[in-house]
Amino acid sequence: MTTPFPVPAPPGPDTPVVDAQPYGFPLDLATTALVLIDMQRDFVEPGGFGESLGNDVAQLAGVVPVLKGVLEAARAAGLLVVHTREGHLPDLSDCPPAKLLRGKPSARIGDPGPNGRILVRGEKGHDIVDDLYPVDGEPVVDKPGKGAFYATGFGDLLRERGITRLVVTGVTTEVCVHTTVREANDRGYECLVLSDCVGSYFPAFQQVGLEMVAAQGGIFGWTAPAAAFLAALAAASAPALSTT
Ligand code: C5J
Repeated sequence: MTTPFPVPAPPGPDTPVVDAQPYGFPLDLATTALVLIDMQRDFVEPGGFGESLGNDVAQLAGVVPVLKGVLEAARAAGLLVVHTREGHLPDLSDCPPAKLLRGKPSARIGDPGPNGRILVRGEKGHDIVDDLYPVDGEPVVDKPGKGAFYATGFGDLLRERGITRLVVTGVTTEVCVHTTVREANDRGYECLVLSDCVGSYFPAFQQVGLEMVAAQGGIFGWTAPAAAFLAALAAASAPALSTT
């Protein structure tokens, strides 16, 4: 029987397991991707979209150094790394009026800001922060919405590479991270969210957003701190011990 869903291979006896909630997450390097959601100046630095909505962007600062360590370890282990960026075409034709006109921000999408037009592709503010900048060969998925699957090639990219499990990081926890994890879950992917590599402007949302992922036996997926992921990654990357 064929299935439209990715089929995660059952973990072998030697597959390292991330110590996660609600239970261990098997880490198979060949079928797992590290996903960095929207680590853009527009969300993480002053003068961008996040701040225009009235948020304190300093709340996200702690994510960058921890995620940098995870990114470097993932690259060294040969894991597929995928970056996403939320943003719109310069003519805003891909921005729903409801998104453009909602609320009373200090500046709207497309307005000029210190890093160029807010949340517009090609502008400095739309790009990824220096510490986490993609290297050659790492796909960057530009998305107009909150989820990485909507109106993008993300699903095709994962399918073509045989990816069935996602280690999800980035900002913000309850918005683009959650939307992507929910989209992925419905499409059959298994998602591990790294709790100290995702960030919210709202401490309460950070806590409950993570709890919501792993509650009910892992209704959307798994959560674990970066250290637990790094320990399993080190085990997965270690050369097999010779028995001869
Ligand atoms: C938001 C995002 N918060 N990347 N976008 O509007 O989470």
